[in-house]
Amino acid sequence: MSSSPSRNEVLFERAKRSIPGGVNSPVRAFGSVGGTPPFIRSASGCRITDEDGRSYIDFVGSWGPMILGHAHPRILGAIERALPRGTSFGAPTEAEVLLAERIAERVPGAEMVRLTTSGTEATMTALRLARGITGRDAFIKFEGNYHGHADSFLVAAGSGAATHGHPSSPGVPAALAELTRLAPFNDLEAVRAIFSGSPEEIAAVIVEPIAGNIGCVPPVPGFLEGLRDLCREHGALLIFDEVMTGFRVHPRGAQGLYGVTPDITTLGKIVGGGMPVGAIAASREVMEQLSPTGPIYQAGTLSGNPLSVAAGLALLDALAEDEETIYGRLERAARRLTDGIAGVLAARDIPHTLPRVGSMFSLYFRAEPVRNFDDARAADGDRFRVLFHGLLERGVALAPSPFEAGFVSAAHDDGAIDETIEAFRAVAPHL
Ligand code: KE4
Repeated sequence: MSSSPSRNEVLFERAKRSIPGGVNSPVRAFGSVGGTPPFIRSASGCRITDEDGRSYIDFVGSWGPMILGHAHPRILGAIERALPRGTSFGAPTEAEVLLAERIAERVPGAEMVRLTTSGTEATMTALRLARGITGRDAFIKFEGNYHGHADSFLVAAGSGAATHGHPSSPGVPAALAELTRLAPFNDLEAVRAIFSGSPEEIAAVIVEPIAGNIGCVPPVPGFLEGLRDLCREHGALLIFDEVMTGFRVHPRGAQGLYGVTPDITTLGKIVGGGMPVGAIAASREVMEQLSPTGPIYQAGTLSGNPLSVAAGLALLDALAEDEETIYGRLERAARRLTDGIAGVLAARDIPHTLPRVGSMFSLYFRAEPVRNFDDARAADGDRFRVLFHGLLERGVALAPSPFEAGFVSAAHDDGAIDETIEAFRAVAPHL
């Protein structure tokens, strides 16, 4: 007996008539797992609730910002206090100065900061800075790394670009794409060869210091240090795209965790507390090349928006006030989760790899380690699809793609983690 369509299904069909794919960002459309995405009505703590009234333990966390959980009272309170003063002025505010100072205090490679309204704008600006400063046009990125959707980065990109099978998007002029030089993630020899083959041509190397758009792939020992040395040797700028890892894997980001300081850092997600944000951070010498102090142009109507800045300040201050406790709790919760999942899968001899760095993790159905995009693509995607929907039916929401990282928040208590492990146990016989 066919049941009447759910609210999610009705909304998805309606959405597809007025929004491409029914979504405002492709990965939300469930392209790689199939089915109907839940339309979310509300969220609180570690749970989201859809338009059918069903709740899920959420490991997407809006793709990273919700490190303290959804609708955190300190963040909502900060937005509520800012709201009556107006939503946007197009003029400098004190709060933007405070946020820039907080980021500069905590990001090792930062003396100055410029805010934007998305991670894409931040990485786009970082590349323009590197090109403007060096006078060179080519740059190196890694297969499967995703740096937002600016033209130059949509070559062998990860995340939604990989999910929908277009890692190199149409619409990017060949002449521009040619300036994007590619290397496999974690392959220092490939980077060395590009530099040797193109002396004086490379403006920058941009890297996700922990790849989060292939799924979660940590750097192999020496990889980041090697990039730092090669950039210094060849006069190129090293850009750490920490839009995802910034304030996520360590209070000082991946650069704090691994002790490698880039020339430019890009940030997003957590620094806006879930409101639209991006940021470029670097030394005074680099940043003062940006307009109006320097010739390299960059701008944005809503950059430093008062509500985004209020939310970002509240989140960064909450994280800093209780650093040890919060990051310790994130580590323990994420370890409890991945140890529990590994136990369930190992008990059924299901080959898997469960990489984790702090509270970001992913799951590949593949016995061998995943070191790059090719390894990730070789994992069993069908098994992931069965797992994804099996968990969703049992009230657990993973990211709807094997090429995404999952996030544990400080709101994922032992109960939620154990409930998740039990859901894995229930689905495991079907994998
Ligand atoms: P935004 O333009 O989406 O704010 O940031 C782009 C970006 C830049 N750099 C890194 C390392 C990123 O992970 C992102 C965006 N992350 C994806 C999730 N993997 C956003 C989700 C989406 O595209 O809807």
